[in-house]
Amino acid sequence: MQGFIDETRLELFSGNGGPGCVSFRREKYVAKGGPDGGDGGRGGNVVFEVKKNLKTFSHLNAKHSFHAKNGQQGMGKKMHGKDGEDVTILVPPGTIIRDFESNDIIRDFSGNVEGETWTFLKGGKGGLGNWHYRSSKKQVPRYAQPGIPGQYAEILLELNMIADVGFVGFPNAGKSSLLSALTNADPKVGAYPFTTKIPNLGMMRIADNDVVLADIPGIIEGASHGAGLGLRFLKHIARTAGLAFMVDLSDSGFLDAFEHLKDELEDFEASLLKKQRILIATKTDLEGTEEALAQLREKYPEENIVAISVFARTGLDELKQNLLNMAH
Ligand SMILES: Nc1nc2c(ncn2[C@@H]2O[C@H](COP(=O)(O)OP(=O)(O)OP(=O)(O)O)[C@@H](O)[C@H]2O)c(=O)[nH]1
Ligand SMILES: [Mg+2]
Repeated sequence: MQGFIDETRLELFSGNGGPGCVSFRREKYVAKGGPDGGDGGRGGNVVFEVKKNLKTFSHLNAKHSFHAKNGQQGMGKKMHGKDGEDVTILVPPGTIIRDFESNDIIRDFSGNVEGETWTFLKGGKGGLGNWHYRSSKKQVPRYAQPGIPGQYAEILLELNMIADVGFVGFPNAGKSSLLSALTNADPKVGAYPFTTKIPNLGMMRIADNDVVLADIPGIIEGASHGAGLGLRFLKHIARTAGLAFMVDLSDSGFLDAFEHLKDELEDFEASLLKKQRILIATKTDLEGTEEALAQLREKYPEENIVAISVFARTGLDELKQNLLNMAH
């Protein structure tokens, strides 16, 4: 399927430990105070956190390097330097982290792991202050430890995307037009059947969520017996959370389309009809579609029907919300 794998290369740096401090007590009436230099702060960690509302790496905005903050230097009076802040990288479930050089898998976030966090690169430890180096032999230690440097890694984030919602409809129903209206995808659109020959994926962004939509080739009556392009593309939508059945209101067969589509799907895999679904009535900008829509609603009072026109750009916001609800 086109655009099925999302991947991005990242350079990661955990923070350096802050250096320990060389300092001596200064007190009134005490000529030579003892050492009191505090320890440096720990460097920040590089942490991954899994977020279910993400479906891609698009939220990383093509940013390729992430730095956790360095720990701060220790201070007098045995005061610790501040620890460096962690940097947290949010990733969708199913993300695989690979070493960029060797391609070895470092971590696999498969499955349902909302909120799981994992520290990948630890920040360097802070250096000890000179306070630690006092001894009977050495009363004036002018030495403190430097901080331990942070770590560096170059990795590849990889994701096998599964569409959230698949479009199902007769050829020409307007599936590819809708995909290009709602997502970054740019599928071929044509005023003839079977314009789409291979499935296309697109990412719809709504609020802070990614919803992955799959546009598959048109299905016709008899597809389960091989008519048209057949049904083999349905396997691409077998694991989606929901299905969007598209009915072209300007087509003479609009009132039977949903029934035919359901029959074909059932022949292929009956469980497809148990998925959440929505009916999208398309091309409402064309004449006569208002009446057609009323008939469709009357025939299927139980179905969630959303009417749209990609040309007039109507109904799209309501549709987006419905698609999001199915996906999450
Ligand atoms: N009037 C009108 N025409 C539309 C609308 N949306 C799509 N079309 C037209 O309908 C025709 C088919 O559109 P596609 O998006 O290619 O349809 P499809 O369902 O992907 O078709 P296949 O890939 O062949 O299965 C094209 O000529 C589109 O321009 C709409 O909202 N209004
Ligand atoms: Mg198409």
